[in-house]
Amino acid sequence: MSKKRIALIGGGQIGGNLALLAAQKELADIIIFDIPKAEGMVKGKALDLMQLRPHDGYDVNITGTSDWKDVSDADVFIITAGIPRKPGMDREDLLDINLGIMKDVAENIKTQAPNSFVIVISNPLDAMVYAFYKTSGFQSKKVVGMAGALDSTRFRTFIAMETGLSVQDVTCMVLGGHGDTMVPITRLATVGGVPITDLISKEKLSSIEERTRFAGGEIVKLFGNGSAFYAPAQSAIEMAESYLRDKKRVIPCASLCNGEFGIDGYFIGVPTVIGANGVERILDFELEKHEQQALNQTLDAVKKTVAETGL
Ligand code: A3D
Repeated sequence: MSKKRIALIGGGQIGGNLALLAAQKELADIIIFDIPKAEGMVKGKALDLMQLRPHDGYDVNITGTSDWKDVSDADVFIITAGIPRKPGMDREDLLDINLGIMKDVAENIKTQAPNSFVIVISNPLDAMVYAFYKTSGFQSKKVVGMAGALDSTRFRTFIAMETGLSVQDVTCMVLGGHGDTMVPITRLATVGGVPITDLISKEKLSSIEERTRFAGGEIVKLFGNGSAFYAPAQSAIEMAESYLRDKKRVIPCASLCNGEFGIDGYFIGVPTVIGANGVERILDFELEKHEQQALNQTLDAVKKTVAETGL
């Protein structure tokens, strides 16, 4: 049986880490694609990663290219093509440049690998995944955006830091758009099954929620140039792994809603089952009134950015 193939569209900060993590999990052979100007950079990253393999013994092939033909019939695409934020920028400020790139990428993936599973990471996320879906004409179950997985892992991190308990035992979810209006569902967060509301004061919890909402910006400010890449890469790899190994993990992802949570026709962060068929289910459940109101507010923000795409 031949190995599966993952194509990483964009071989920058996140792209390079995606390649490393995918290789370490032996998920598939990996092709790192970038624009011709960056071809040397992705070929170099691929070669460097190939030379890391003897330490871990992972038997996957890693190559770099700027030729779309090299990604034909890849099983999974993870798209980071575009520019990241600089301090003082909102994700929405990236729309003009990244929309043109996303349309070009979508046309090419449609030609080269029409049956693939596609994970979008480029920002502004909820609009970019929508743009990919509209331009490619892919089935909605084959297109998903990575955001909630990262926002939730950030929320988990801050809870573990506050309680001093193992991050492994913290569960929680962040729903909604990947922007400052995202919705941490704090009442459902637990540490080892114990409600977080019994472990952390209300005031502290709201400051953790606030830090989660602006966690991306906190890193952008520290970097001074560019945005987070280690945790975003791992979050997308969890999604790709669930698809390739049919794990049916439940991960908050930007999925196309068809009435779930009262949302119709938009990609937004909702609990999503990812398996061999792609997006297999969205796990709808009843939100409390204030949570639903917050979700409606984040939907308004997503609708505004999507409208600006003109799609
Ligand atoms: P960066 O290191 O700049 O890499 C982007 C790469 O895309 C560069 O190597 C570019 O050459 C390449 N590129 C540009 N145009 C094309 C094209 N047409 N085809 C193929 N490749 C192209 O950025 P990064 O890796 O740090 O971030 C990538 C994107 O992810 C940005 O838009 C970020 O805002 C976004 N991001 C999203 C999240 C989410 O949680 C959704 C988190 C962090 C970053």
